[in-house]
Amino acid sequence: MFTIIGTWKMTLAGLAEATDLLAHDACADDAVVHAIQSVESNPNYTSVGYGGLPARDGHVYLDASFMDGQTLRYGGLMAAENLQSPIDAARLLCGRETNCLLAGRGAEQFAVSAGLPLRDMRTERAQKQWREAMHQEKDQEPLTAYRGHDTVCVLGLDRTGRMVSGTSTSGLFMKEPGRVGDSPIIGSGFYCDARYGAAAATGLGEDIMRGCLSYEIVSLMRRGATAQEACEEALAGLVTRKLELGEDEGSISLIALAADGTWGASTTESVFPFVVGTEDGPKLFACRPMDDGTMDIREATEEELEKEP
Ligand code: SD4
Repeated sequence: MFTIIGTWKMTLAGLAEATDLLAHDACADDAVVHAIQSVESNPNYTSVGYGGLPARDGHVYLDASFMDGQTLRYGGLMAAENLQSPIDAARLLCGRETNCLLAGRGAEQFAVSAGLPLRDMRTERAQKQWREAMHQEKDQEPLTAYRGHDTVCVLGLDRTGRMVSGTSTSGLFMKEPGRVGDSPIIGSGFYCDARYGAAAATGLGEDIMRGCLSYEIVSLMRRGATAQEACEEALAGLVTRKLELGEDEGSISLIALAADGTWGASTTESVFPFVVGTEDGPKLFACRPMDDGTMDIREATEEELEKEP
């Protein structure tokens, strides 16, 4: 038995390949990294890796993480430039006793010393969008999650029971240089403890970090919640507090994978697509919030999701 779960429709192709790898007894590490790299290297996805949309200064700053659920060790990088595959660097950093989370120039220097390839991650298309936004945005608007600007998060459990998590993102379009989101922050953007399960988050990092949502989900699973119950309860906890504070519910989507291979998801979006790969192959799902705070989760087609607002 194995399970792999990834955020957003953009993980579909990579996750299908990762599912095949797991079906041929690959380890969870290789499958998760493979699925994420397929998104990182695709210039059509403007929220992750190559082709990611720039910060206000026109540079593409990358955040990524990798966590090993057996050892609780993790690796991450934040506000890093020019890494062809941020998840590759995060995976290499995972396992170090110290210096496992590197920022900016240090992350780039690590990649060079480790022999990882560098690449200018700016594409023509991303630079054009940045120039247009600079032109339009005379008054600085408050930071909001740019619609469609999504983090790739993948959680994997292989047939040996090994469980890992990975995240990779270029953060928010037009973020301030140096801004770091939840994706490389342990307990917020990701958490993985093979005894209980793993979780990861996508959406506005500033909000996700307020609730340490990934740790909260794994902690709920440790206390007996299913992956689905934990996703719903963790989200409801933060959303309730935000509403009490007079804020809106925000833009947050969560995935979880339990140690027994069952999974869950929750969202504040009208629809949150995600992909799950098991012995039955890869399947695309759509998660929609219901009025009572539970989630309506059903299999979806790519065509059907295209039509969503
Ligand atoms: C961040 N959580 O940097 C990321 C962005 C994201 O959907 O996931 N957007 O805050």
